Amino acid sequence: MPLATDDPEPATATRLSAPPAALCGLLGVAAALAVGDLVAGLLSPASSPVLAVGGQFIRLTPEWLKAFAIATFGVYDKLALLLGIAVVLVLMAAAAGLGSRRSAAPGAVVIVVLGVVAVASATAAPVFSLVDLVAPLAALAAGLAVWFGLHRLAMRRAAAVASSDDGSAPDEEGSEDAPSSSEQPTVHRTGPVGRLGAARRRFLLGVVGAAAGAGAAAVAGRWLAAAGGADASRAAVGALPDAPGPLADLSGADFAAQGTPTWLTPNNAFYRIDTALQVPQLTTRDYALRIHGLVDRELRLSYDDLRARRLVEAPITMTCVSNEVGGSLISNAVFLGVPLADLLAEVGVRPEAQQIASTSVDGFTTGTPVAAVTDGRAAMLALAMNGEPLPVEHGFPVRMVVPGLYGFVSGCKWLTDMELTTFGEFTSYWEQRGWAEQAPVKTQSRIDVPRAGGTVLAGRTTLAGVAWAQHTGVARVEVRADGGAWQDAELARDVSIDTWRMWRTEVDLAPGAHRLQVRATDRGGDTQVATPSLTIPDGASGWHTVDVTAI
Ligand SMILES: Nc1nc2c(c(=O)[nH]1)N[C@H]1C(S)=C(S)[C@@H](COP(=O)(O)O)O[C@H]1N2
Ligand SMILES: [Mo]
Repeated sequence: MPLATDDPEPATATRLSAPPAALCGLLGVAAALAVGDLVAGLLSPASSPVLAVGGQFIRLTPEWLKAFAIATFGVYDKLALLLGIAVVLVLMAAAAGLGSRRSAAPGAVVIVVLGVVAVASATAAPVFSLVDLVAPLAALAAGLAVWFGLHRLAMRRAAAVASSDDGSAPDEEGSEDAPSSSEQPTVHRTGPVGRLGAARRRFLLGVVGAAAGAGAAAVAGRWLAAAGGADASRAAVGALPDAPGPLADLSGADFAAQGTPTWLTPNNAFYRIDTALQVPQLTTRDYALRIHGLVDRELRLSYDDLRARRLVEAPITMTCVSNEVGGSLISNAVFLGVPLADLLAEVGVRPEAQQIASTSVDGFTTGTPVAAVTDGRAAMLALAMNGEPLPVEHGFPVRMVVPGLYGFVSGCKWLTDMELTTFGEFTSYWEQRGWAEQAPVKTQSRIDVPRAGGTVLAGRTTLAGVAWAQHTGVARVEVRADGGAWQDAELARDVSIDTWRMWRTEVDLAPGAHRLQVRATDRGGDTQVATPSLTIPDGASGWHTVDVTAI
């Protein structure tokens, strides 16, 4: 940016007015963030300072606050966090500027503090290498350079304003505009007003330059992160090999016409739960999986190694342990992948091994009982979901899926490491936070029609919904109104014991308020527990209860 030579050095009494001061702070911080993103895009997308700080914030957040965030914002919890960070940054940046109306030092301190927070967050990330320091340090350097540069131009402008007003009037925005635009540059080239015009132009140039530079860096950073990232790699995967044997007949497997979900959940509607603020960006080319620990032969596999192996395909309903009774954190897809049992046989699991400690590229961990994945169920390292390579947010290129276990003990996405170990030796991410060590999915059922709080026509009323008892199978679903007798519901086609099953029935409702309830019984004859329980530590229990009004 042009440095003035003929402007007066600002006198010590020079004071910035509030708007340019705040603008310097905002642009200094914006430049820092944009350069951080650009460098991160070039080197390592996850090292973007905002994402690194957000990730650290998530790790430090106490459980009650996380629970509150999920309860309040649901699947928008990460968006809410990013917006929160943006608001805090804007306020800090503006405050940094406003606190620096006489000297650039206070704002520089704020920028350095932000830089230190970014560097510290980067080093505290679960996966950290030295290259992750380059983005926050570049951000700090850019932030300070823009801050000092703009602040200096703003001070010169303020000094010029003061001298053109004979030093008597403060830097008032409104009064200074007219003379400069009309009289510059011919009349007062070297007088106070001429200097004012030049100083003002330089500041304006600096502001526009900083804003444009930051904008361009931010856009380029996004573009680089996307181009080198998982989306491009996923698009290049092409067709995956077919698994031997056709899928079961899916016709008649849902009552979507009555308002249940479709039997298969489209990938873009599949529930998503993870701790990743930025979806980890793995590529098939760089992908490597290590299987080690209590094994006879350690194994390292590339994506192509996995893809070339025997693949199986199975419809599997996945459920989150945080699903409340009646909740929607459950979805069903056809997964294609490498049978876990094959891999475990190949590495030779030692008899002492009790669980598979799985780690994702971003450091998240699950602990899965060996017994569950070797009992014949379709536990797999999934490569595809509903006929497409795994969506990036569902674990591209490789994740684990185990029918019948909640996702937090079995569904590790972006999986890069599997260690055979004992229960005593390893405690997984959510287990460290008070959730269960082992967590089979509890038998549950849900009323989708009518909606809670809804109004129905009195008389024969359709009820419909879904029930699940993964890896045991749903044998029976019953409903009742107002605590009366239970009546059997009709069940949709039974496709697999590893998937949900839809149900429908009709009940007679007189005009007035009614309470509808549902319960499922599994193939083992166990009826779902009536007593409500919290989701923590091992999943919610209780009967879904829906209040409606018949008119
Ligand atoms: N890497 C990683 N894998 C993860 C998680 C996570 O936070 N990070 N969350 C788990 C949880 S709690 C669930 S319920 C499932 C959800 O998988 P989905 O998002 O594909 O539905 O992923 C599991 N795998
Ligand atoms: Mo979950």
